[in-house]
Amino acid sequence: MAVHGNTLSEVIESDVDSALVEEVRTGLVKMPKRLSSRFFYDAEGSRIFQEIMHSPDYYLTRSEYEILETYKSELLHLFAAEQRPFDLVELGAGDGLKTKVLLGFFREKGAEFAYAPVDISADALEGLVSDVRQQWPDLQLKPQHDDYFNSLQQLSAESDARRIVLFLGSNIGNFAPDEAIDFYRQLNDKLQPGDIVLTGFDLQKNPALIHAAYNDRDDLTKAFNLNLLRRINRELDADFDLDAFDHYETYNPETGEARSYLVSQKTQTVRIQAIDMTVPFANGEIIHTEISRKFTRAQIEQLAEQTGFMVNGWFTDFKGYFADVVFVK
Ligand code: AVI
Repeated sequence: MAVHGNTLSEVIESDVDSALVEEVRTGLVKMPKRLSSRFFYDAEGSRIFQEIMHSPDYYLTRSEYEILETYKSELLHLFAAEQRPFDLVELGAGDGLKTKVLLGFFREKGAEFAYAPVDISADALEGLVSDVRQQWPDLQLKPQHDDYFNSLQQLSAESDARRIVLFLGSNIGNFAPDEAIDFYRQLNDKLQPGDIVLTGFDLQKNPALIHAAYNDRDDLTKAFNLNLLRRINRELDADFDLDAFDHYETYNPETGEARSYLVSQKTQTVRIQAIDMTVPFANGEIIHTEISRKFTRAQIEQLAEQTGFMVNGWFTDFKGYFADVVFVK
């Protein structure tokens, strides 16, 4: 098949994200249609996510910031307990806003550590690295532009420092339950006894607060979702009409799942030229894009137990919205 004179494999090998091709090809023929939020984070998506984190409705970032600010000293005590240097590995680092609270404090206290941010967005990572370099020029940095699992593989080979893995922001909430178990098992596999994982979990709470966080007053979550269609238009030469799709959010307090959908506003057909695909939409048909799970304490403790970790610290914000939990291997 030819795309502007190129075969599909040439297109895939060039600047097209082959994982995105696979997602679009398989996700848009599912019933219901599906595109993973994993693909939200191109440069524009990362920028919109920064805005979401400052939104008055998106309490998650503020809650976690408060936790890290309040308990930075207790955390350092836990991380440095073995009297040896540690690698602070941050999975899905983004702009590192919250982590900088820890970096600054750890530096001030003379802790011996390196910072290893990992992100699938090159733009986000570049921004973070130059920012951190400017603020702390002699902090040892080991940035990795990769997905979580590959980066873990790398890590285990690299140094014998104690590994402190940060997985903040309730990124874990974007995994399905079996994926989360699988993820912590793989993580456990790559770590040594005594290594730590600090995870940010968004806790179950008044459903109205959770729903508002994903249905914000400024329509940032809507823009975040629609940007995925813009990305497909640009990268796969598609013709999604962004005005013909809306965003719809649900939160089910029984399952603890917030779910995001894009909704076709009319009967329409979308052409995705680069993969020679034509996708029909009925009026009102959905594309499911994201799950953001909210947890109970019992679920978190069970997750640790199922994946070979011990819960060794539990820190929440004043309102009890969010928890940063220390798992030790
Ligand atoms: C990155 N992740 C934890 C965010 C969340 O809350 O699920 C992504 C997000 N989606 C909509 N708003 C923010």
